Amino acid sequence: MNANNMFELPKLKYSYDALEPYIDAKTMEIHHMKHHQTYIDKLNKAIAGTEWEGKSIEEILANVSKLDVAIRNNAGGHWNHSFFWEILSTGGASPEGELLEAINKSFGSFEDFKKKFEESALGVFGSGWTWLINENGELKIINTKLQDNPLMDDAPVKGVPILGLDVWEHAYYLKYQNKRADYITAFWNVINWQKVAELYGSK
Ligand code: MN3
Repeated sequence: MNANNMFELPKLKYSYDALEPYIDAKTMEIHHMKHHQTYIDKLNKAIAGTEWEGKSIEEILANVSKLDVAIRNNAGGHWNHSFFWEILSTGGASPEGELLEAINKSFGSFEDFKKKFEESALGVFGSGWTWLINENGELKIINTKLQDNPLMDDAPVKGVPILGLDVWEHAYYLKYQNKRADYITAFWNVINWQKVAELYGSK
């Protein structure tokens, strides 16, 4: 947020083509510059002149059940995408240490976790997100619809998101068309596991 109390598009820590060939440069550019920017513009417009202008995005999410649906959708859109850019990277790594132990404890193994996450993401009907959340030390996989997330005050399952996948068609359609399963499988190659570990609290 800048001095004018407006939310702003966060800069990516990598270039649009950094996640090739798993997520293509054109998709990244449009997703970041157009889709994410639009959520921000609409959010700024929706809160302008209200008591929510100048409040943090987390504060807005924690009160979203009382707010206009335009604030809900666009505040969710802004938070979710800001989060998504952070947990992506050129990847190549896999979880280790305390995070891996927590995954093994909650899901049996990393392979079992991946399978469950993929099934969950495939099961999102229409537009939404799949999350790995930390709910008081227990890791859970949940789906949310549209731009909802587990930080919203009326979320059916609340927790701290440590990994998330955007399964709106705009996130993959240019490269994968209707083949959401291929996009989900490709996701494993571009995860910033260090960031996920940090969000879990083990780094
Ligand atoms: Mn998106």
